[in-house]
Amino acid sequence: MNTPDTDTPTLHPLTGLGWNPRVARAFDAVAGAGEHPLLPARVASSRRGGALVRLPGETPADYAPALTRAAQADPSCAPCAGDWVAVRRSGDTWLVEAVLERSSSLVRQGVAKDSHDQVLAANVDAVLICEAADQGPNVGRLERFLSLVWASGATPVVAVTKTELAGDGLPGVLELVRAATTGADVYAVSAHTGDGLEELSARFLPGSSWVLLGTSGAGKSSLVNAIAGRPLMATGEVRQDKRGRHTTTHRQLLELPGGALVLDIPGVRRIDVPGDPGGVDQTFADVRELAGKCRFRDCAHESEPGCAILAAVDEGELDARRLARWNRLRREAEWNRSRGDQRVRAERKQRWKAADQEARANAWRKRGG
Ligand SMILES: Nc1nc2c(ncn2[C@@H]2O[C@H](COP(=O)(O)OP(=O)(O)O)[C@@H](O)[C@H]2O)c(=O)[nH]1
Ligand SMILES: [Mg+2]
Ligand SMILES: [Zn+2]
Repeated sequence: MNTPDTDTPTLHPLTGLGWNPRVARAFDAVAGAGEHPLLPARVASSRRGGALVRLPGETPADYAPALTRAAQADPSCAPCAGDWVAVRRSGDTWLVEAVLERSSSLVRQGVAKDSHDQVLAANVDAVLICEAADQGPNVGRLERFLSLVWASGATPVVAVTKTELAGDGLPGVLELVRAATTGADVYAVSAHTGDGLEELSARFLPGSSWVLLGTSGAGKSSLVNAIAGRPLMATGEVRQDKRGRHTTTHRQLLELPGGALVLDIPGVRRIDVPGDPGGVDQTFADVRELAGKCRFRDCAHESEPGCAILAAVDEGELDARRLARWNRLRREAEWNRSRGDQRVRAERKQRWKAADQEARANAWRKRGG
């Protein structure tokens, strides 16, 4: 017999924003601890000191003092687009009390010497990397994006866009892209003709959160609009102010008609490889597999006898340029990690110094100085 009341559990009001059992557990972990009643919310966009959150209605929220302090010490603790947070009402405003544990985080490497990594988006299930079919493709850039995404915990998916512009060159473009995207699915699409859209759209499952990466003009916004079946994002020339920032105001947490979500984060211009070497390893899984067959465990793949990588290059199985890019990205990841370690050491020293001074001052006061 049908018992509709129990067969269809009531949906959480945040289900449309990607609420799921994992997030519910993460919320329970912080909600019980505090003295105030807390509500879960999802961050649409954030800036220093505050965020726009969805409850599910959109509202601005300030950061509670403890969160502000934590974010000052380590900016990766600050709420970012896609974060699930615990908020509470405080008079006329909302306060973000805590950032819930993330399932993934897309991290941009800090560029300046003392700069911290920046979390671009959190709790992202999949990242669609867009590369235009009529522009190259730039496989080095693809490998960088892939390294970033593999390191984040999200699944990379590649879209070769504007396929109708490539003409007879399309098979060659796809071959180049596939050779550089081990382990990631590649879709050939055109937002203008609709080619390949159905297959790609099927990947946008209800409740899944997506980010699109790719250079400006790659066709990201057009693709989202084509998948949504309506113009959710502005396309073409994006107006920018003097500092190069987008001045268009629009929603940053987009809900597609099929139930998937797109986080519209500011464009990533400079793509540094994260200090997490796992992302590079995963991007070059094919080369790593060869490395496992080298005669010597510490093979540098330069001139060693029995080097499986050099043999693959000789036999035309591995592109020498891909090998060169692997070496470069590995070195970069290593360098970024050591730089991150240096920064952590410097900060620790700074904190010790401050604590030491405070201890001395306390001792001085106790002595009645
Ligand atoms: N011919 C063609 N042009 C496209 C296609 N998709 C996007 N464009 C054009 O490429 C330009 C940049 O697209 P846009 O979606 O704004 O790129 P975004 O900067 O990556 O968001 C716009 O002029 C679009 O009309 C496509 O499938 N075919
Ligand atoms: Mg765009
Ligand atoms: Zn080797």
